[in-house]
Amino acid sequence: MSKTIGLLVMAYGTPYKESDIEPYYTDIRHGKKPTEAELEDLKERYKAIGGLSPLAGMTNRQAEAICDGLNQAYDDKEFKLYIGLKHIHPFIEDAVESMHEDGIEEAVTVVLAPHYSSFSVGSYNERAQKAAAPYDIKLTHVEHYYQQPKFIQYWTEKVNETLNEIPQEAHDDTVLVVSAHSLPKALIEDNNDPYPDELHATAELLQQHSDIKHVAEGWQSEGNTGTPWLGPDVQDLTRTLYDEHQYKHFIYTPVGFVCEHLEVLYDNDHECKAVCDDLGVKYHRPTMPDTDPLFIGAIVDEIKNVF
Ligand code: FEC
Repeated sequence: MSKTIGLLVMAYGTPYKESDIEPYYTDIRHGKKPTEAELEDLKERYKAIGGLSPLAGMTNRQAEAICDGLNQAYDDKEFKLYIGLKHIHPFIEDAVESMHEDGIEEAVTVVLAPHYSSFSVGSYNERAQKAAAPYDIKLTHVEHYYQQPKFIQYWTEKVNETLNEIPQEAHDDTVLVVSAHSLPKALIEDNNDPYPDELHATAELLQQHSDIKHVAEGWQSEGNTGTPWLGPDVQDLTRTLYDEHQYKHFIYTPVGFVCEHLEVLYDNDHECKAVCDDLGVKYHRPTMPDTDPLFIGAIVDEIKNVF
């Protein structure tokens, strides 16, 4: 009989209903309640993308697709899926508890974020380790997959498809903006964090593999902590690129995210588009990886590398 291995898929999490927004936001702020104005601002952003985020359903579908992919890839192992979220139930700790109840002794973990940062992937892994230690569950972590050939192939195809929608004569006036979630600068510098280098590597690979001529790297969705965050912010970058090069088409690939959610639907499709509209240039944003076989295949391949 094949051995049952836990597959712990970890992701950010999103409110399931409006009344979840406050506790969710409080959790993001490490237990510090948001002010009325901050809460209203977040509620308004959710309203602007249709009420709530599509993230919850997509996280589940992505996790199931990864589990199916693994069960097809391994003959001698049976993977059983557990989903653990960072800021809402089922929390990472709940998922580990369920693994223990099911008698799981060994598991592989993956975070639905392609680039490693100690703040993001590192902290998910740390929480999983801490929860698993008392039960002696052995965990093997996927740390990143930004360099996986199928991941790059997914985004290369999307960039080329988008370029094909732009008249050939405008390709010289088209720029690709490759971005990930910003993080506080101090956090990156103190930990000698590979996060900025990993985003840079993704951008370079896209420049090498796709037909795009001009590529710029930016950061998005910066928080309001009063301290410096990684920049340039994608909105400022859009204005600078326009001022310096008069590009007419801007293609945004938020490669630090893996599906549509608040940060893509609002920060890219609403905020970056508003800047493009203001400048009189065209906004383009290819579809996100979701459950595309190339994206799921990239994660399965990375799991095969480490496990
Ligand atoms: O669709 C949704 O409902 C949720 C979308 C969502 C994703 C996401 C991913 C990342 N975040 C990262 C870092 C930070 C830092 C802070 C922070 C704050 C927020 C807030 C919301 C939010 N994040 Fe998020 N993030 C998403 C949503 N994030 C809502 C709170 C209000 C706001 O600032 O907009 C600042 C925390 C603090 O104040 O101390 C830092 C990183 C990722 C990508 C990696 C990952 O998915 O884990 C990094 C999706």
